[in-house]
Amino acid sequence: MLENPQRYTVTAALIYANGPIHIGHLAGCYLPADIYVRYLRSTGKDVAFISGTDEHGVPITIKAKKEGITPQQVVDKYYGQIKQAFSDFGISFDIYSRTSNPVHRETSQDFFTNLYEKGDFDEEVTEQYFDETAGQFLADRYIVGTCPVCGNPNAYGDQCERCGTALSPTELIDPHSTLSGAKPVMRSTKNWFLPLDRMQPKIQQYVDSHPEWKTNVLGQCRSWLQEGLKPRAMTRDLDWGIPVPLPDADGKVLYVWFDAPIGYISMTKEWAAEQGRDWELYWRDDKTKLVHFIGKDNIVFHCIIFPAMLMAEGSFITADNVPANEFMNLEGDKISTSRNWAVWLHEYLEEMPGKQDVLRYVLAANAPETKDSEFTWKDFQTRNNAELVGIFGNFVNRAVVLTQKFCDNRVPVRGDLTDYDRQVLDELALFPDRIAQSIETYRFREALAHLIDLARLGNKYLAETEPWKAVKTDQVRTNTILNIALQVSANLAIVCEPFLPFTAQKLCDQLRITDRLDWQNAGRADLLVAGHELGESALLFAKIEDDEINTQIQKLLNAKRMNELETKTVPPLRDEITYDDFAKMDMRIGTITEAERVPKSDKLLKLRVDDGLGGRQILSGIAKHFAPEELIGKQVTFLANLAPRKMMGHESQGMILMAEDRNGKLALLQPGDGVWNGGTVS
Ligand code: B3M
Ligand code: ZN
Repeated sequence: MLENPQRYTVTAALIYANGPIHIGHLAGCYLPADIYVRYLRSTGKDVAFISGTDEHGVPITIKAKKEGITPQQVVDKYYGQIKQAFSDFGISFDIYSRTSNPVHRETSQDFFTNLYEKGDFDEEVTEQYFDETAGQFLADRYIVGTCPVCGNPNAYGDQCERCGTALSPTELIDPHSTLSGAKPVMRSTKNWFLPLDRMQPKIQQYVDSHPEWKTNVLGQCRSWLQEGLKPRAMTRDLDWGIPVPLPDADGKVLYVWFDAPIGYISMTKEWAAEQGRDWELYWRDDKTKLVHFIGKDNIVFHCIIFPAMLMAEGSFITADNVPANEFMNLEGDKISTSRNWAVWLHEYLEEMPGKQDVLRYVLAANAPETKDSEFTWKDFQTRNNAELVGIFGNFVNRAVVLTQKFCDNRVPVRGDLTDYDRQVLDELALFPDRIAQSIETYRFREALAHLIDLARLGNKYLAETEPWKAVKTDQVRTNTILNIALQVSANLAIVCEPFLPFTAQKLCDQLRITDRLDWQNAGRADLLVAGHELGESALLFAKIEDDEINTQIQKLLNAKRMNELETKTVPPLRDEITYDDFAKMDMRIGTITEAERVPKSDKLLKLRVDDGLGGRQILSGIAKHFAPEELIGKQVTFLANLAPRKMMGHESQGMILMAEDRNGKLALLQPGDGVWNGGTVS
């Protein structure tokens, strides 16, 4: 672990540009990274906060196929959306770039060439799965099968997303192509492998030198190492990606997990060029601390494969820490893009405008730091109303409004201090270090709890000193109390900034703090000088009512319902019939004129149907789906030449046709307007 570094390179995972961003992404990776970086900047460190989109690999081409557009169109569409969502939520990247940029192509190709020329790759012809229908090799997500480790039937050719095991296609049980569904055949092809097996001792040493890494991260690394690393192909037979820079490599591209992490380097280059800085300081100076923020499904790539690449290359630093988070669930279920079981950032912003910090707060408070966690709208409401409104907002608002009322909106002079005043100021002084300590050890939930404790301290101070009472008899005492409350508020503005940047700005506006206050100033009791005039007061947070929450819950329930409908299996076709078979059926239109329950039957309704021929009686087993009265007057389709039969002692002269509706409820098959009773169906 690097002690007290002055320069940091902080990266956040390069998400595939194949869909919008949801709360799981924010909570798992980008929010903790942003909190960390904002804190570092506040302490005066030199930080490069690097991220962007991963625009290569099979996830992009699969999406393109699904949407009927080109891979380039996919990445162009989502890059902008993703970048916007992050910026809307205050994720303060120094650069948010893309792996389709020329500087990235060049950097990755140079990296590859460098390893190739040093003889670091094993060139091997191996048998790979090939889809004869699609005419293509099946790499990574083009092939699915059953995970040999956990039995997940939808494991990908490169990884099982359920248990996190990294796989190669040949390890899958019962593999099939996601392109055509076909069972693939074996075909030989040449690829370049990184001999992780031979590199194992170095990687082992690297992992062992970081006992301070999070247990979930070390756990995955150790289990990999224990199993023994295997050579891994760094190239693919695909037509989307960065071409392999070798003369005999037509139709081959770099493996996406080879080029993507190099993206951190190429994006740093881009940023440094824009800023007139030297990018090498951020990647080649061993006094620079490199930290990768990622989700747990990316651990092996950042803790083993990328470090192995960097070590092979030889001139780069490796990560000092990889504080990967687990996953965040939503209302009792895994977040899922395909099932639309998610809270999308762009939708949240439309529906809860201006509430970015509320989401940041709730996601950080529930961040899946050590195990999977859960987001629920109820908890969102409770945390907002009880903690942000009730404690933080309430305290600051009282301090500011009382100063307006009793002190002419200016910071009053502090008089003699009581023991309690001193105790509060002493406690105040301890908070910044306490919060910093938690942030530096990647315990953001804990850091946030300390932050709220500071607001709690202020709240309690006002509740116990009661300046609204003191003012009646003792202006000097009132001044002292409010001065202290305002100093606590100013401190909150500093230490809440990494977590709640929008709120910090609002708070600074209210306190009319115009100079940037750095972390070093936090803990002090003289941040606001006596006589300083405050700005206008405004509530920092608003209460969230039940109906807002219920709308969100309803939205999720709708998604669930739609999803269930889509996953309903369509029954296989029945045996073929001839036209003559069909023509035997006499289907007609009629109107239900009478409907009643059949006594002693919970299924049957007795209907009278106007068939244009004087009417007929039909019994129908739909009593569980319709109340008799709702059927009267409805036009329906019925089978008119079904032989009459008796049901529960009543004759039925035909059969009403039905279909299942979206909710599994029966629906009548009704003709459009203008069809008369007795009209035939053909
Ligand atoms: N694109 C996987 C993902 O989006 C991959 C991360 C790359 S980080 C260098 O989860
Ligand atoms: Zn598995």
